[in-house]
Amino acid sequence: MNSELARAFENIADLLQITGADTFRVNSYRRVSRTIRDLADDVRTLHEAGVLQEVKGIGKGTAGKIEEFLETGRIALLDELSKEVPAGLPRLLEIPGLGPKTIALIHSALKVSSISDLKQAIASGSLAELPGLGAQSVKKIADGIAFLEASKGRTPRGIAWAVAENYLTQLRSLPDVERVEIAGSLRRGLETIGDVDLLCISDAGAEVVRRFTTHPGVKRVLAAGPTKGSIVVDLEGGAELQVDLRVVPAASFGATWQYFTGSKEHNVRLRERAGQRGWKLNEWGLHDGDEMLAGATEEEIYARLDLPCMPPEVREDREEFAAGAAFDDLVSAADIRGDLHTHTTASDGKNSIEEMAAAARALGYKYLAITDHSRSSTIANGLSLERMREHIAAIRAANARLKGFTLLVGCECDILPNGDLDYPDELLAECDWVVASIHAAMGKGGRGKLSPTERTLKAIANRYVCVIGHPTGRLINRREAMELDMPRIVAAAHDTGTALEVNASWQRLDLKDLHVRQAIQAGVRLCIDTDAHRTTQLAAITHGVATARRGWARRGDVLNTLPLKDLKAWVARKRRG
Ligand code: DGT
Ligand code: CA
Ligand code: CA
Ligand code: ZN
Repeated sequence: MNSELARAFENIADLLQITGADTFRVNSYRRVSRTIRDLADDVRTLHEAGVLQEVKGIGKGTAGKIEEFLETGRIALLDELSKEVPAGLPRLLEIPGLGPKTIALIHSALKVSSISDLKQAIASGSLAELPGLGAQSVKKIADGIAFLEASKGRTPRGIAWAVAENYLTQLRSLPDVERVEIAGSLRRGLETIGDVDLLCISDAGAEVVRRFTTHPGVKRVLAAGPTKGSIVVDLEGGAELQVDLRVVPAASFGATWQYFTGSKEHNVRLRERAGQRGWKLNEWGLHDGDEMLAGATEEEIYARLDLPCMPPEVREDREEFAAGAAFDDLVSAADIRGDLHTHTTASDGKNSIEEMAAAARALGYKYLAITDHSRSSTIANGLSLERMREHIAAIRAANARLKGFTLLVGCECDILPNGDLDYPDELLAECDWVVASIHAAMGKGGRGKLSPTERTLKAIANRYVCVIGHPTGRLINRREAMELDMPRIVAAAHDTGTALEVNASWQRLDLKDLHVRQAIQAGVRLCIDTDAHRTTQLAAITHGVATARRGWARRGDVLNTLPLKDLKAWVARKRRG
């Protein structure tokens, strides 16, 4: 019920936006949508208990609409708006770089009401003739459409991971199943996933596949045989995801796992290498004629081919076959000693300082930086100077109550459109740790505005800024990265001793793998952080670690693998200049 209702409020916000309602009203509906989606309890339960209006962010008007929805299954305002706005228009909002005002304009002037209409208007040149549009904005819209179409069909890693875990749990609970593992792009740590590949060892293939394909979550069965099953599951928002399962005997498990982990390009190179020795490598093993040389484990296959055992994340045929490539000290989740970008209820998080600290401890961490939003992030309930001062005191007090664990006072300070930081230096100086991020005005700049590159460089130059948060601002499948001059940013980060973040949230994974590589090759330090807004999100550090490993980041490249005193020394060095 909550997610359905949250979507209804999101739709209201979209439609209002297209009809030109003021931003304040639109944002208030978006906020309500987020509040409802994040509720721990079902709205119906809250309504029946008569406590709906006690929820922070739900006022009288909203409560009325929720009740209307619970009773009738509809919201009159949404129905009215839907009549007013043609059906295809809200979809156009998904195009990165195309705002509601422009959508309203092109609809009224050109009768455009779908993506295909819009493509025609671009092709015919009529879009470029509209007042205020011009060649540059038309190109941006065309790029946005291309981006949207390219991301279609690939599932963000975090969503695919949750589906995979669900089936792993099921399979591991079956009798006669000896081992179950993830393969494919999910295992390689990719940011988006075509389909999920699972592998298991069992002598009872047909029965295992039968149980797999009759799991309650299955929407369609594509294949069900003695060694292979393939299913489709529903995802939120109407999307689907395929899950493949293969059942193999123990003797060839390593070879099959290696084969189905890919990448295809990596495997081609590996097979060539076997071929050069007169051997044959396939999903059943490494063979010299009839003799099996290796197959039970991946390690023995790589070893027989005189290669280091390659972590799945590097198997992309980039440079992993180069002589001397070594992977022993790639960063791993076990190396992480603390999370340096987290939020609490002080801004837009869902848990208290104490709850976040306890959850971080439970992960085995030694420290945690609390980095709530700064004052300009009004939609994220950013902290005014006064509230920030109180928050600092609260974090210090909570820290004083903890033994063997340290809470760092931090903030996620907005980098403003003019490149200034959202808090004065005096306040930043009171923090142990400062993340600086761009959250608004992510466009190109120009006409007196600074570009995102210039803004980032200005933040890097500030002695109190420890790390740039989610440096490119992309949202996977939803928003393109800002146009950044990455070489300049990397060079400046290196010169000033400023770290760049690998934001582990699966919606972001920012920096991405190739930028990670670029950064560490220039000697820049990374922080792998979750940006957790609730305790359960702290564990998602693994997605950030996978991304960093795809960029070949070693333990020594990552600041939050350091013991606290070394981390503090790093901050002190930057502050001294
Ligand atoms: P995806 O699903 O698009 O995110 O990417 P993958 O890498 O998971 O690709 P998928 O599911 O088609 O296949 C899983 C792995 O199986 C792939 O990484 C390598 C291996 N594989 C599949 N088809 C072929 C093939 O035709 N040749 C070779 N060499 N390997 C293949
Ligand atoms: Ca796959
Ligand atoms: Ca597959
Ligand atoms: Zn942020």
